[in-house]
Amino acid sequence: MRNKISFVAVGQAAGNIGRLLERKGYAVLYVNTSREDLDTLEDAKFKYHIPHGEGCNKDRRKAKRLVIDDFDSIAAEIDSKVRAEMLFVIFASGGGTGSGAGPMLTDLLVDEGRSVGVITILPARGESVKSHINSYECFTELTAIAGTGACFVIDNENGNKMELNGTFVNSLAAFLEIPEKHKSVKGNVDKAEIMETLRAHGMAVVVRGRGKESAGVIQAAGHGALAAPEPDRAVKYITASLAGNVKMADLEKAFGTPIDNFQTFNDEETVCCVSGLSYPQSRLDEVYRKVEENKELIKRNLAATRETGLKGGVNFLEEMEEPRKEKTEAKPKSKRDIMSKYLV
Ligand SMILES: Nc1nc2c(ncn2[C@@H]2O[C@H](COP(=O)(O)OP(=O)(O)OP(=O)(O)O)[C@@H](O)[C@H]2O)c(=O)[nH]1
Ligand SMILES: [Mg+2]
Repeated sequence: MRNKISFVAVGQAAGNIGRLLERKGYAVLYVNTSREDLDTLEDAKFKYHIPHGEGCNKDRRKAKRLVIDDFDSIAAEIDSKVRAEMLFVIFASGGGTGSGAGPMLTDLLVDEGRSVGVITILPARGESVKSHINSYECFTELTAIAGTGACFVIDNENGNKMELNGTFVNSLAAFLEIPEKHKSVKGNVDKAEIMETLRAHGMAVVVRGRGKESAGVIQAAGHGALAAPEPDRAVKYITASLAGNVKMADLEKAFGTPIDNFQTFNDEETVCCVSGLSYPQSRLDEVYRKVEENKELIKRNLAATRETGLKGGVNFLEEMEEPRKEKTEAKPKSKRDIMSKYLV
């Protein structure tokens, strides 16, 4: 699959994940507004610094402006360095550069007729209010893009960041290796089926389970790096290499009945990708609540400082206005329209 899928990693967290994918043999283009962040990526083959960028210090808008001014060069860089049948754009939702640039870049690439998936990251519950605001805004934009393929959502609440990166990349790589490694007289999963699974719009999860029984694999799905699927069980594909006594029927019972399933078998471990899931609404509601709760607290703090004669900045509140805006945009007609949509 290494000639079919490549990655564009935007921002620091994405860079860390990109490094692991590059070590697995995938082509990765690292994009950042910060030269210092790019410098930390030793041995990375393709790095691209967005001109005039000096980091975005969690300012999503700054990142958007820089990408708007430079989109043609970024697209050219993608074509010359990491052109593939399907691109995955990687970005953390809680920072500035990746969070601001990621959804817009994804939208622009989809608009060019490319097949684009997403790998993104939710902040842990204990992270700052600013991270939560950015994350909510980022997901509001991301989930409004109609033409995207699989969206993998790493949830930092699930553990240590670096370990989560490793767990996710190992699972994804194991899934992508199924056509090469797992061949069975009882049935095969070919590259076209892997691609079909990954092209499905909506959230996706990849799970690996060494257990011999289905229950173990299903349990592993709740303890991995990724946000847990919503209980509504909307699902398009379940594609798996099954080991031990693990049965597709049990996976369907747990994850929902898909439109189609693809399966093969192996002797080592079960690797399974479920795609076309709904976005992690409950988790996003939590992110929203943290923003709302703190809005009140900050309003109170501002009132208190006013009483003592101190002035508090109100930018913070302005930025939080109606983060849950309705998705009413009509289909934009040109690149300019798409770009301006992200600056409202
Ligand atoms: N899973 C994971 N999360 C990370 C990692 N590094 C940072 N994060 C999370 O990503 C968010 C911050 O995003 P970054 O990628 O550091 O920010 P950036 O895109 O470089 O943006 P700015 O530096 O603000 O311009 C926070 O929620 C962090 O917890 C990582 O290696 N893995
Ligand atoms: Mg950064």
